[in-house]
Amino acid sequence: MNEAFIGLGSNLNTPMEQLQQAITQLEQHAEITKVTLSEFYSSKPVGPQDQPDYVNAVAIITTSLAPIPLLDALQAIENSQHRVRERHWGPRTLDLDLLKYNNDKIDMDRLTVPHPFMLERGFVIKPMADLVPEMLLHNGCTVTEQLSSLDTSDLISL
Ligand code: ROI
Repeated sequence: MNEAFIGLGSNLNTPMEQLQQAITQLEQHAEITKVTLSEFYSSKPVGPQDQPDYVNAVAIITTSLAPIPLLDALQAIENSQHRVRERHWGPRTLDLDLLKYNNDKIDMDRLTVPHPFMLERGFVIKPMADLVPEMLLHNGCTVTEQLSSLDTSDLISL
């Protein structure tokens, strides 16, 4: 069995419902046996500011899926919820990012793991700190240490 971290984000079409629905789909997936959820947070957009605030969360899943089949499963969930992404770094209905897969390093066209931007994003590190504060990240810091280096003043626990 494998342990993967999934970042969830939405800022269109009732974001809370998008996340809830995505979590239900993860829980119902035949090859995902356990889903553990962080708190939900409202966050200011990273990137263009002329878009709604996001709702973000992180899930730890236990899965028999290898990384690429897991990525396919996440993209199938995004598509089933009619993912729209209007522009690069613009608003989206649902984002499911594969942040971490065991301690694997993956560098493929479709998939880079650990996620290249996760360390600098409060909307990822703060929910991770709810779940595994002592876990070591790929830069050698614990999640709590990483969190203390970030400005998370925009994050509101929902
Ligand atoms: N900003 C926030 N706050 N939350 C996200 O999930 C998010 N996702 C993105 C970009 C556009 C980078 N900004 C974000 O993809």
